[in-house]
Amino acid sequence: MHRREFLKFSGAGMATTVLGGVGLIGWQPRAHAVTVNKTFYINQGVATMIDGTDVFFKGFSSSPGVVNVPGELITTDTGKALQEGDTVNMTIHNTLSTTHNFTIDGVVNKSIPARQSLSFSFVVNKWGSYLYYDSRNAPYNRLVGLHGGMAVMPKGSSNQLYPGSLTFVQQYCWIFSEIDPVWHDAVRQGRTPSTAYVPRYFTLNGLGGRPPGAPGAHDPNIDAITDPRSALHGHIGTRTLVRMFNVGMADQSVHAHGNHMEWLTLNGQIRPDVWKKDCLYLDGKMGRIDSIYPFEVPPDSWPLAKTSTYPMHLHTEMSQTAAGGYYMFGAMTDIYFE
Ligand SMILES: [Cu+2]
Repeated sequence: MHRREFLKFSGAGMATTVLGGVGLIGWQPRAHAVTVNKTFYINQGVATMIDGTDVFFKGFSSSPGVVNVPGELITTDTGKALQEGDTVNMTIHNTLSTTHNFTIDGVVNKSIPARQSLSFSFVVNKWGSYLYYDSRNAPYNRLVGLHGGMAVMPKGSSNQLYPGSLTFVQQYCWIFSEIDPVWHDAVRQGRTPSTAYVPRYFTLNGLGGRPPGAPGAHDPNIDAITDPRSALHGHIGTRTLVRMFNVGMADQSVHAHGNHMEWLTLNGQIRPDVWKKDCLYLDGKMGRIDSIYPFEVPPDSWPLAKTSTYPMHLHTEMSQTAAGGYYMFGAMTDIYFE
């Protein structure tokens, strides 16, 4: 997965903020476990938002010279999803003057002191969709960008999320987040935010949308609607698993148009029934959902539509804006029936 440029920042001595690789996930069922090597740099930088506001971020980044928000998906060395039993050898270089940690709930929690490096290993024992994040100074370190995703397939599975699940043929990762620039600035100054939470930007895999005609519209490097890591592409029958995460504070309702989604899991637990739903309720504060977008012929279309484009958006109105007024610059993407 190539890293994509987010929003260039200018500011002496700080790194450029870029997107980490998340999105369409490849995988290859294996009879054996593998060991994966991953290196992150905890960096910080400033990105310029659509309205010209400079916002401070920290990120688990893939090289010293960039800030990745979100961090790259943790994958095998060939970029594939992990499988149960795999071992991750992690090295983290904390370039900052503050202590941070690397946490995957139920899997690993390691503290990396200021300006130090730490190597450690962990085993992924159970299929699922995981967030890695910095749980220190909660929720602020997570909110300012120290988060990313990890996909774990069950052992030997070619098409199921867990033994017996409905099947799929491709998978994506959607990480939703929110940005309150005042809170980010407090973290930059080493203070605990003391103001009410007022998110001003809403992102999917680090990007907001750009409506047709707006600067940057259709540019996959800056437009969440066309970013190939986020936009779903398929033909009729390309059943697509979407692993959704909500790093932000607000509960969200994820609405995909065209098809209902098959709702498999909520917050890491298999749901007792698979509901086919237009809107999925994604809890704030690290809510997780796995669901399948089936790429069926939309049942209400006439004539029956086999090729078309439909939106996916969140149902809180503010989440569809940026900077309190730019409509359609928020957390959304498109679904392409090709
Ligand atoms: Cu809707």
